[in-house]
Amino acid sequence: MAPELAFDALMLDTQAEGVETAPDGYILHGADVQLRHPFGATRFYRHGWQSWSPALWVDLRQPPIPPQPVERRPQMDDPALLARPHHCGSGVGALEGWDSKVLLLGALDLDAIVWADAHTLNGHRRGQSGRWFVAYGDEETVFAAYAARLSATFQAQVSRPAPRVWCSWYGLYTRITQDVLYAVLDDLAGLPFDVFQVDDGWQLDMGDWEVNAKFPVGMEALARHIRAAGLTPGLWMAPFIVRPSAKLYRDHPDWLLRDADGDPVPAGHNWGGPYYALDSTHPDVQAWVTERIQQALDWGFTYLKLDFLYATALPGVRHTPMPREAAYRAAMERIRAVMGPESYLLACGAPIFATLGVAEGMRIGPDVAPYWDNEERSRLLHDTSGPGAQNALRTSLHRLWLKPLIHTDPDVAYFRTRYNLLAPEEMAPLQALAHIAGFKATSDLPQWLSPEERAQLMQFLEATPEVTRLGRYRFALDGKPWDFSPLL
Ligand code: 9PG
Repeated sequence: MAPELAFDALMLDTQAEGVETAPDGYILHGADVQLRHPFGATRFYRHGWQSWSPALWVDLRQPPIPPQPVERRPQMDDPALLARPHHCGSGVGALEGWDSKVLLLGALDLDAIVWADAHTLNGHRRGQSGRWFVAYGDEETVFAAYAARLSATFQAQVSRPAPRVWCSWYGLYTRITQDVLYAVLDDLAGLPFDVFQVDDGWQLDMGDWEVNAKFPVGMEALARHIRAAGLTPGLWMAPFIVRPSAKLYRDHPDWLLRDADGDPVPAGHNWGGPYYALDSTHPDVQAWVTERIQQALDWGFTYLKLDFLYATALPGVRHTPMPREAAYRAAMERIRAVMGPESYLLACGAPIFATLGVAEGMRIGPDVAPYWDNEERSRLLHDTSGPGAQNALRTSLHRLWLKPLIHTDPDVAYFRTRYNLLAPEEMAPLQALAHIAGFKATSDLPQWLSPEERAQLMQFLEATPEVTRLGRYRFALDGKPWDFSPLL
């Protein structure tokens, strides 16, 4: 693809250490790069930092996301992005130009942010020079060209279809027990799932990754039981966070990521209080994380959903000073090495760029929920990183360009009408999105489904419709048009 317009023709003016012309766009070099653009207060593609962080097109005439309650910030987005006065995103940004074309500026390195105003599109790399990709043209084409560049940079590609997953979270939440899960496994017979994934609720505490009293047979027997049912055993863990109630917290205060004052860095607020991050550059933390992953593999779980991963990439003072996304990626590479090529890693709450090439799958939006929206948080606080079908749909739709690089998980689809406030016309788009993203999962308990709902789930799991993209929010599935724009 040739660049559709030269910089000269666009009157773009770059401030970079070097500019190279490439067949698909331009490569800039520098720690800070700036493009002067002629588009004025147009729309900006804001790409949030980790899975749950908002990704969407925003209007530069509107103010950026306002300050958030401090305890919500780390689990919403990169605190460094939220602290800036501009519209900014993580790794990549884009502007709507003329004729529906798009000007994209994207890093080809980690630890980068992109921001924009009515006159400039800017890239900044923390502490070091880097490479940047720039292209102007049709939106799908420039994002595809950027994805191809990232694929080469991070050795990220997709080689097989994603597994079809039954996940315990959005049906049972933490109310999982051995008896309940065994009953669900029986009821799943005949439904073509590949993975049975046990989510949050099996462990003693965040940080204490030992089985709790609700699973008297133990984790090894649970995994064996899942495998005997013909499914791959999957397990949720959050290896880089710890609650103050955990034994780990009391035993190893020196393992926590700390700020310049020496206080532990809060990684968010949940389960009735703050939780903290481990410093993954600490050798003892590395050995401990390796043991926890090896333990899950030894139990027989070969699909791991690793969650709250952003915690170890938060700003802080590290045992071994290094850029924080690089520290996270190194930690993930060690996990990857323990897991080997055969096991499946689904990264969740994961810094997007730093996860490419080290995981098979990645959650690309916030949690779905059996309701459409949480008005208070989304509209009053302008925080769209919280659970809800609309938030999940919006952010995941804006991350579909990642599809050539990693399995893109838009979170589960619903088929049940029981224990669900979503209307059928709110469930159908989630199901369509799962086909479009290429990752199909549900948490519905088979015994909750009517015969018709079970048939819909069956059809969903078996179908592989041909997906055509017709526009930013418009698709065709086996020729059937799908327009998401009225839902956003
Ligand atoms: C288990 C869940 C599920 C879910 C994950 C993750 O406090 N928070 O902001 C917050 C955000 C997301 C979240 C939980 C808490 O959900 O995305 O699929 O595994 O953890 O606890």
